[in-house]
Amino acid sequence: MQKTKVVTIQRHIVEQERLIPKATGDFTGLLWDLALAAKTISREVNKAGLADILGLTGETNIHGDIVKKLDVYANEKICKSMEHGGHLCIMASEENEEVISIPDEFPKGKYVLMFDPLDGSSNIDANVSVGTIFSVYRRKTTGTEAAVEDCLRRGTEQVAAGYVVYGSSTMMVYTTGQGVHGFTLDPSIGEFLLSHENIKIPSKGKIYSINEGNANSWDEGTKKYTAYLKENDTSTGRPYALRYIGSLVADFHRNLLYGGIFLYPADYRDPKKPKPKLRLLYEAAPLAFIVEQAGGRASTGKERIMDIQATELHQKVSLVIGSKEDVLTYEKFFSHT
Ligand code: AHM
Ligand code: MG
Repeated sequence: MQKTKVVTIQRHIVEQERLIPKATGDFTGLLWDLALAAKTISREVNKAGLADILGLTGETNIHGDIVKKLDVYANEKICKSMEHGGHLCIMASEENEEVISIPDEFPKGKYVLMFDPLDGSSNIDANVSVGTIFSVYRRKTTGTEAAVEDCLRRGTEQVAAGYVVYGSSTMMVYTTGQGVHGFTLDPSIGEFLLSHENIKIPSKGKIYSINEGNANSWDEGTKKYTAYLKENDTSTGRPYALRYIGSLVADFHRNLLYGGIFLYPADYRDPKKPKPKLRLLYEAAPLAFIVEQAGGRASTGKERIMDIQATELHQKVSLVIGSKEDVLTYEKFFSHT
């Protein structure tokens, strides 16, 4: 019987770091701390059906404890797990209006962490997959304290990005710019084990993911593109199948493995003021880095997501992401209207 090599996430991170000549181990520590936070969040998410963790923030459970909603729990867990390691100088979370400083008692490092602690958390009561998304940059300011400018970046400046999907199993997928690697949590030993090495997204898929309920608010290009996907033409693999979980990480993860396109276009009901929904720094940019590393593409329809310079912490963008050929086809429809 063929013997398989078991690679833990820790070993993988260390081996990746050895490929970089002057690496200090700092970055390895950062990713390792994140993996640990993810394991703890996974444990709590798996208990979500147990009544005492559900309910609104501030409610009292049967033990008289104040319970936290899972997104609040995940946010605090990541902050607490990451603030003392000495790797970070500042953080920003989708859940916090302002940047999160590293408390004075802890050493400061050279990295910036941005994250969405529990994306899709409105799905959690129905046992639908949710996820954590993260993005890492190097500090760019030089003053004593890191500042919001360290968070307002362009996606191309990312040094790492990844996500954790809490699904039928828990998986962590990350890139440091050397391909995309996926690890599955083995709950019996509490370790993430390499299960998907060097993930490549198929260049064209058969799946599209979009909230069709919003169709009346789309731009003409998106309307025409989705109509095109529904036409019968076996030579081009149409019609496509619609799959929409409503949980970005889960929709993205499926499309990454099977091929396909995810779209969250802006609301064009007021054409002068299009209103996108997803966040550039916590959602779009990290997934764009991952998809590009896997051979795919991410854009707003007219601009590469990775090229957008953030000007606000909670900036929103249209997101069209997935298999390269599918995104390119969408861009043609979008630009012709
Ligand atoms: P959240 O960050 O508040 O959880 O919102 C983001 C989520 C994504 O996970 C998902 O793709 C999208 O919102 C679903 O939105 P909608 O319900 O409008 O289709
Ligand atoms: Mg989110």
